[in-house]
Amino acid sequence: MTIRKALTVAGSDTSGGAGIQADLKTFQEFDVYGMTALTTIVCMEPKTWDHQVFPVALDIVEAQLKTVLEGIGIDAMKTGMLGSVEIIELVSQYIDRYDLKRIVIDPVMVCKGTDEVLQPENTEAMLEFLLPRADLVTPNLFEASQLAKSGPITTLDQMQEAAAIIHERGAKNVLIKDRGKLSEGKAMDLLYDGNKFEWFEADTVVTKYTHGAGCTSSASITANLAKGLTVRDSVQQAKAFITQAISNGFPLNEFVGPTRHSAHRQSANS
Ligand code: PXL
Repeated sequence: MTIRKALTVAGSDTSGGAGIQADLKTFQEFDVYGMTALTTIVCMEPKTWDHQVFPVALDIVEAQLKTVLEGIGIDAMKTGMLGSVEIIELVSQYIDRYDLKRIVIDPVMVCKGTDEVLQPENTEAMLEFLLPRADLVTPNLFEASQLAKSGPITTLDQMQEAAAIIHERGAKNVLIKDRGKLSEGKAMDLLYDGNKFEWFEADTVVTKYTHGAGCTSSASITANLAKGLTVRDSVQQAKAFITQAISNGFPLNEFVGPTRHSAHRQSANS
């Protein structure tokens, strides 16, 4: 069978656990061929792990999009850290120009160790340019509150309200992840397709080593979409994948520990 292809338009996490590195490792685990359009490069101060974000020039982002979309073609695409309003607009133009399908928008707004990576104007640009083109948008609680322009989300009911508002902004499907914050002992994900709310839950894993979990989760959904699964089935499979990856997270140094993208192989082999 021909191998399916996916593109990630995202930042580079030099430490390897998040960003395009997480996306490519995840695509590989699903036997999906991964390609990249790099938008930013994130580096860390070794003694403090403060993050520094170096933007990639717009014409270089465009050259990468052209390479992949005109020169090769894709089955699915995800976005991660986009870095600027100009990049967000550019991505939306390329989605239209190449009539791209199976688009996952991971609305990355902050990463640990940085102040707000995504400025308010970038949130506005995501609402205007990306949500209407998204088959799925995958915010955590903070990102969902920003996209819905609500206050902090502190209950499961408020998750549903936010999902409905974000759906109205044009995303065909909305997946909000509470990352274990709202229900004792459970990591609750809510999927809303405009008709029905569906909850996916897993036991919370007590660990510090969750760096890159959001990227890994949205990348696994993208890989499943590239392989032809429905959004709902992609989300369900991705939940099992990310839960295993988090359960097997590990430290890189005193500051950071990523999820383990290959963890699902152990259970496959045992
Ligand atoms: O986890 C959010 C994230 C996304 N993308 C890049 C990052 C981070 C956090 O460090 O570096 C490139």
